[in-house]
Amino acid sequence: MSHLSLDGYWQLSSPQHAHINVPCALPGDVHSALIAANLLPQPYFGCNEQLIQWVGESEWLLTREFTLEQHQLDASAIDLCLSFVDTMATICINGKQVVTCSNMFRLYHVDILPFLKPGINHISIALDRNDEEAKRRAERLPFPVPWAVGNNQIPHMNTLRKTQCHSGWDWGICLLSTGVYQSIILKEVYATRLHNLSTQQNWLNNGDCEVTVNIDYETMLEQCESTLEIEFNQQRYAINITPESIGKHSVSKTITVINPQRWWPAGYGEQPLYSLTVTLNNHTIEKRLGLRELQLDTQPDEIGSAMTFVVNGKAITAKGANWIPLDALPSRQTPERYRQLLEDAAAANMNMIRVWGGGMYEHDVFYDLCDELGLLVWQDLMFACALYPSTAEFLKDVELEVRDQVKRLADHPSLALWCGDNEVIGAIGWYDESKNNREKYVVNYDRLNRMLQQVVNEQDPSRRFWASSPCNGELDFGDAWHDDNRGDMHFWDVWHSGKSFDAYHSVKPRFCSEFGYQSWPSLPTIKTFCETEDWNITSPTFEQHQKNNRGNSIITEMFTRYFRFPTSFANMLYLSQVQQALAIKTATEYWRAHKQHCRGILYWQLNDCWPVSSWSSIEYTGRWKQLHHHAKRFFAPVMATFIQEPQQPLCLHVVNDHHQPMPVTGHVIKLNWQGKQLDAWSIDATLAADSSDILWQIDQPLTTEESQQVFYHVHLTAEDGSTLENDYYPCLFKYARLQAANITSEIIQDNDAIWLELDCDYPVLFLEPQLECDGRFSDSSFTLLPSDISGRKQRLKYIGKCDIDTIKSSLTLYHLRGTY
Ligand code: BMA
Repeated sequence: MSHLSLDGYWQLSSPQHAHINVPCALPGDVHSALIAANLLPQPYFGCNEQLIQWVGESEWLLTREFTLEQHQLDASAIDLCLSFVDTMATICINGKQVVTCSNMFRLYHVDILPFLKPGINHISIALDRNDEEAKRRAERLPFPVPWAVGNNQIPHMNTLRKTQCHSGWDWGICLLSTGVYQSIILKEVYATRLHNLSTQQNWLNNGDCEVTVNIDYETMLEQCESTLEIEFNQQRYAINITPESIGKHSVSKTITVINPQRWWPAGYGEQPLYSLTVTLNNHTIEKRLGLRELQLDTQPDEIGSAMTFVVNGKAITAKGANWIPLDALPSRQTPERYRQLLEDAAAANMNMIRVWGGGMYEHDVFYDLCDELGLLVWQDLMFACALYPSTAEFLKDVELEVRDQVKRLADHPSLALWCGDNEVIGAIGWYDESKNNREKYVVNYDRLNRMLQQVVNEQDPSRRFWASSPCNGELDFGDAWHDDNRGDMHFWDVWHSGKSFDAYHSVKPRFCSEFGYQSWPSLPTIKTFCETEDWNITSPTFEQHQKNNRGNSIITEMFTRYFRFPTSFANMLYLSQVQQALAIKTATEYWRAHKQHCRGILYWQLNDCWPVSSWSSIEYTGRWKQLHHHAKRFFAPVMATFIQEPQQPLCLHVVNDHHQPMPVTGHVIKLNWQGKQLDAWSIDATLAADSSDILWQIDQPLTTEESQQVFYHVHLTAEDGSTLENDYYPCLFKYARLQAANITSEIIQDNDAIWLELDCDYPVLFLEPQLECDGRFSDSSFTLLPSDISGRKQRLKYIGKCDIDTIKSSLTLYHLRGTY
């Protein structure tokens, strides 16, 4: 053995709860162990959140035994390696304290050899109360530092280096989880220790790439001779090391890759990964490298300044969403679920994910998957929506954390940017203390932020440090919620400030890293946490599962602006998802059409960490909301959208993100709600590389009466094999004279696939084939035209594992005219 894993069952007890003595699976969390032992109700069900707060208000003790042979104790050291320890923890071996942890984001390595004995050894992890520690720390601060009031339910989380949304967020349950969420490993160390492996890429003019491999190691014995083995790009290299002295050393090796295959973000090319293995005696580190150049262009331009990621010399449009922790119960953060969610992101034509600063530096599997799928990562450092201390003690702790995390993550090709925090510059303007003494809190902010910048620059000179999201630029403390000329923007005027969707047309962000609109979960997801008697948007359960105070009112009020009021609970749920999709579609299509301004669109938010009403496009159960289907269309590399600016003709903008020209053919038709085609125009054009063009326009003011009777539809086929369809509705949906269509639907098995075949007599809007069972159809929330207009019946493929009978019995068709 050179590694001993302490994964598996530990024993869990609590000084405050003498009757509890149950197994706890590590890596994992205390709540999950109590649930498994039937000592805690399911936290996500009903209003159970209120019943389980005692878990976070208790101390916990985890213990187990492990056995060592005498010969193992002949090692030079035995390192205990810990990470994702949440948060205040004291670790003892055979009753002696070996390390205390106080930062969930640190990686701890401690030599515990002096405490070990042959035979049975005893290890314990005492988890302290994080809420009390946060309070004690706040009391010690030289001046008050406002915490995320309104999001956090437990005060002063900003003093603790712990996932900030663990104490609740405006989409998050408050569990104050605790535990250890990564494998606990004992590593035998003999003559040497392999500390770290990092790489740098240097691109030569001829297109070759020099990869420098830097290895930090330590020798434990005098005059110890060893061989470092490097395996890279199917070549082996051996480096003999004979350091004179005991201690830490470094060695580098530069390897030239001739004619390398470049790594590209999804949609722009492939994601080849080169494996790199470094071995020193009994220690090995393995990485997968992607060879690519990446810069963030922020040069001043005629608008303000750019905010464009340039990969391999080509400007790209970043398209994607914000990521929050996968599950509020860390035991449920499984590799399979990471894969599913990230594959779903890539399936919706995303190429960038922002790891939001109120969550955590993600598990390795997250970044491995992003490398594989071509999802660039905008990585916030873990600070969000609160102010933070700048005491020497706090800065030191954070410095170590950032060094650990940058070292861990910097070799991932997907990692595009280090960003200092989420909305902390902005938060200086939110709290009375800082509003009344702005200079003091700006200086306080800058002390921490500057340190973050210095540490990131030292540790990873290959990447840009961006102070905050949103931020107008270097040392620019302006209003990045409203300045669309420079930097990244969080545009919340629609959801939080109550403007209508056309407000999305009032800005052209250079890079919109947050904008969002909530919806309710679908009925199948609601059934997992809500008794039938609470199927009502003002019921206790429903309100417990809405963490944004005005959320349900905002959704309902917005219905009245655009739609006829829906008739049932199920229709309300469905319509809320139509509404959300429309909001994000309106913004995204407009900003993509203005690609000379806008080079990044990341909506808020991809996922949910428990079943809740939120801004997500994928529900906690993994179901795609309508928004996610729309995202697949509005993020497609080639995309067509109608835009009507006041006093302007109606224009069809067609966007091509490919770096090659793209021929498109098809037509625009005008039709009425009876499905009669009134006019048609054919389109045949070649889109320039990386362009946005107007391919069709019409100056045809409609009378009020006519605007309620007609709509425009575009259908194009592009040479990349994609089909693009979109619509323009001249009046508000509530005024449109939609006809109640007869829809025919048939589920058919064709070879290995199951299909849903659809037809209708009148146009059907936002058709959602909803399944109670697992899986989904290849499309949803689209316009279904009668086959005599479209020339074909619509066929949707079933994606999932259920059989045809299950699918038949669990299908419900929702559509807009069906809601009233
Ligand atoms: C953003 C995020 C989160 C929040 C979301 C919705 O600004 O940074 O803090 O959940 O708004 O309010």
